[in-house]
Parts: sequence; C-alpha cells; structure tokens
Amino acid sequence: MLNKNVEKKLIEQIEKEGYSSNLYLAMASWSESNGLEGIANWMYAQSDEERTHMLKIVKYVNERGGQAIISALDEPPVDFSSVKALFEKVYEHEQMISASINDIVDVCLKEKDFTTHSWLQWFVNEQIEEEASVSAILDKLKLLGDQNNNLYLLDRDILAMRNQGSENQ
Ligand code: OFO
Repeated sequence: MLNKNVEKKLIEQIEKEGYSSNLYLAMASWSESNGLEGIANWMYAQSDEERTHMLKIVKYVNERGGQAIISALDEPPVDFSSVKALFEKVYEHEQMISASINDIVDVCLKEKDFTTHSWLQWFVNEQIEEEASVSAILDKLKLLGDQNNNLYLLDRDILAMRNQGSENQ
C-alpha cells in the first residue's frame, strides 16, 4: 500500500506534469502561429512527453493501491515577448519541476518508501536531460544576441535537434 504522504505528493506531481503538457502546448501554438516551425515542433513533442510523465505517475499510484486524482489545471500563458523569453520560461519551469521531484524523493526517504524512491530515479534522470536540452538552446540564443535575423536558422537547428533526439530514443 502506498504511503499516504507519498501518494499526496505524487498526486500534486500529476497536476504539475499536466500543467507542463498544457504549457508546452500553448508555447507550440504561439510558435506555430509566429511561423517558427522548428520550435513549434519541439514544443509539441515536449507537450506529448509531459503527458506521458503524467500518465506514468497516474498508473504507478493506482498500481500501488492508491487513487490518482486528476484536478483542474491553471490556464497557461497565451503570449510570449520573444523566443528568448519563451525558452527562459521553459528553463525556469523545468527547474521548478526538478525541485518538485527532489522534494518527493525527500518525502520517500523520510517515509522509508524505498520502492517509490527507486521508481522515481527515472524522473530524476529525465530532469537532468530536460534541463540540459533547454540550456543548450539558451546557449544558442545567447550567441544570437538581440538580433532576430538569425532566428530562421535557429528554428531549423532546433528542428534538427528534436529529430536527432527522437532517433536516439
Ligand atoms: Fe515532466 O519533465 Fe518537464 O516538466
């Protein structure tokens, strides 16, 4: 039987992963409507990934004798001031998610739930990868500086990064 405190934290995480999925979907839509096909593609794929994270937790909670609760989600933002602002928001969001996963790890240790602790390691590693991939994009954006004239090339680049990533999965 799943420890009640661990279950509570996992249910909160379901909501966070669901919000992440919607946030990236909103970002995909903004990018697509601004002609940024590569970035839109990256965001759509990211949104799908977040949904799989959410489902992974839903199924785990239910399999361990708990009940996964699906709650209402906050509305994600509609507009972003620039591509740089967009990815800074993604990075900030992923850092918040990493902290949230670490917090669940901490509760698992306090409650001596070593099964969930071990299961969570997948998420710990996933967060390292997600932060690294967004940070790589932010580095490219820094190289571009304030000029937007190379945005087309960056967009192509991001499209290639994503395709490469899915080939390696
Ligand atoms: Fe679910 O990893 Fe991002 O948020």
